[in-house]
Amino acid sequence: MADIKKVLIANRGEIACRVMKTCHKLGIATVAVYSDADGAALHVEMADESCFLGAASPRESYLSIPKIIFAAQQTGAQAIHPGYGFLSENAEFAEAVAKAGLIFIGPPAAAIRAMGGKSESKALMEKAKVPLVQGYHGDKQEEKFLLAEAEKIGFPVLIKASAGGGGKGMRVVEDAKDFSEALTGAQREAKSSFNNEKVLIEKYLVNPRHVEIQVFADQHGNAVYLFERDCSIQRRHQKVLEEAPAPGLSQATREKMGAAAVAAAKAINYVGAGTVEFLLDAKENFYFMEMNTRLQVEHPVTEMITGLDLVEWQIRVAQGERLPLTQKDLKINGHAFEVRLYAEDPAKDFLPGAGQIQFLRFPMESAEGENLVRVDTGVREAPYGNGDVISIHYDPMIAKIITWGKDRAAALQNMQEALDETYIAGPKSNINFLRTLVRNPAFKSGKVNTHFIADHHHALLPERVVPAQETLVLSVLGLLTQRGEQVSADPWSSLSAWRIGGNDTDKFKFKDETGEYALAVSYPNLTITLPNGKAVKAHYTPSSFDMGFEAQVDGHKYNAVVCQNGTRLTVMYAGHHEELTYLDPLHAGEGADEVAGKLTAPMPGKVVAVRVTLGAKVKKGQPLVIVEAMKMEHTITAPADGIVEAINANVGDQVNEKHELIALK
Ligand code: MV4
Repeated sequence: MADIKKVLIANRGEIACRVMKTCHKLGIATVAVYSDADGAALHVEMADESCFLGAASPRESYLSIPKIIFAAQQTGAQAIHPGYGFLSENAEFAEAVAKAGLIFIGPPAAAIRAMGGKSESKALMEKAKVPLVQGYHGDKQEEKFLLAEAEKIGFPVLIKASAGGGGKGMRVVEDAKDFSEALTGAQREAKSSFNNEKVLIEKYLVNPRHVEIQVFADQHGNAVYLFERDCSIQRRHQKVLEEAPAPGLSQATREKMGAAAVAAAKAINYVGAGTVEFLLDAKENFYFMEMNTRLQVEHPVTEMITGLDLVEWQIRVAQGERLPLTQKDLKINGHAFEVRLYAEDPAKDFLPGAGQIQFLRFPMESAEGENLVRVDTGVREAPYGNGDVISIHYDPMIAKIITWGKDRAAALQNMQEALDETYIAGPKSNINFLRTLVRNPAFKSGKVNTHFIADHHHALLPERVVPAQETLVLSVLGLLTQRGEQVSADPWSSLSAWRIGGNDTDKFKFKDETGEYALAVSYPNLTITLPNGKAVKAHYTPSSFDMGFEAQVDGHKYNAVVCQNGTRLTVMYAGHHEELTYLDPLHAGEGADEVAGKLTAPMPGKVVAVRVTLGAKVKKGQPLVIVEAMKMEHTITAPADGIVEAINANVGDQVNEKHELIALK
């Protein structure tokens, strides 16, 4: 078969960038595709060529089969790599690609279809002697029959939607009397989510681990396994941390699981990269769950412990080559972790977030050949805070941070350090959650299972505590740095002896969920008085780390970054990442994002308070109206003393950007 010379990557973000890296290494030209939201995205910049698909909505762009095939034909690409998500497990897409005379870098459509339904794939696996959880996965769906099956299995049982995924249409049933209601609920959810009511019944395993086997097969009937990944650390049925190998797994079980996974792949004439998911119980019994017929998000941990490039293998297999190695050539070397940095709010049940990236720094990646730290991302912070955006249209993952070590403890130590060198401001992120997770004693001891996050909720998501004294001092210094930079022509000059507005002292006030904190600063020797009355001497210099500064507080050294977005401060230093509200004395708002001097809505939003009445005399800085937008409050304050001439806002009104809320005379 002919060599692939140009590949179109039918995806975006980190996986598109990841695939391109290997293509460029192999001397293969790349074609990116992009939507309205991604014109300036990293994956477009990295590609040799790019094609516009359509609107930001995936249906109009990354999910449009005809547009993607047209783009490949227009650019002369011979192959299409689907990445993960989007069209990666769409059998019709695989067929359409082949029909257009192009190579699909993935499995044959028939293999995708074989693993498409839970019930159907289980029937195939049963035949191939792959271990299954005791259960019923046939076509009969009458309640009486399913209840009888549940009783045969013994409670607790799990009802799962056959077409399901992501925990949708899933119900644990502890007792026969609850069966009917649970079944109805599961069927209703299955119908609305997948337009398919079919369910299966399984013995419910208590606290299983999610252990999956990476498999690879070529077009000549060869198949190998590339060992396992433990992906038990999940929330809302989505993985947040993966590792390879699985902690504590015996070599005997590893070999049995590997053999079962290869049998699964062979049973469906699999080709390319695939993953066979198993649940593993405390006695190392393992049970087939499903097979993912794509390259997975967490493939880097397998690359770290095998030293292989799985995308390179995918391309070699797709152009008809034999697998580069046989099973006996494959060895595990050390241990690897991956964490997924997400734009989400762990305190709000991991609610996904979005927004512009204000500040983003990753740990330094290792040089070739010394793979201790790797960062896979599709976004970057453009200069001047005008960075990439985590869009509501796509997955909120910002980056994957991957570390290696000679054993689990060393790899975990490297992850702890890598996360301490990660800085993110803009959208809310799970950075603190990840830092806490990799230091959790139960996690460190390798006692993981699929309920780990729920079981350790309290330790992993601690209540907000009073900000550390250095957080408050560094916040003050951060604000001083920003003021200094506005005036100082020489950003390298020390600003410690600076006088602001000729005052001898200044006051700074911050707020968070735990209370308000006032600090006083006296010049010129920069003494900062903390809320508890203690005074510390500080000194700071803007650092080469732009937007950051080096500080000495009470004899301790810090490298810190303080990002300001309205009144929201993100304070970052040595493994700390805290958010504070800056109560700016120049504006009178209470913990809101003030938009001084403007009487118009700063962005589309909802009026949540009107603080003045018609004809009222107002003073400069007095709050007039509060508008909520993007989950933040924005206070519109009086730009000068005056009289309220007109009020064009009622509580509850939806207002557009630039809508004039108040007229002052
Ligand atoms: C299970 C299970 C226990 N027993 N199957 C399947 C889809 C995946 N996202 C979760 N799945 C599970 N399947 C059997 N036979 C446990 C899980 C499971 C889970 C179940 C209920 C609530 C939360 C869960 C979290 C992880 C895994």
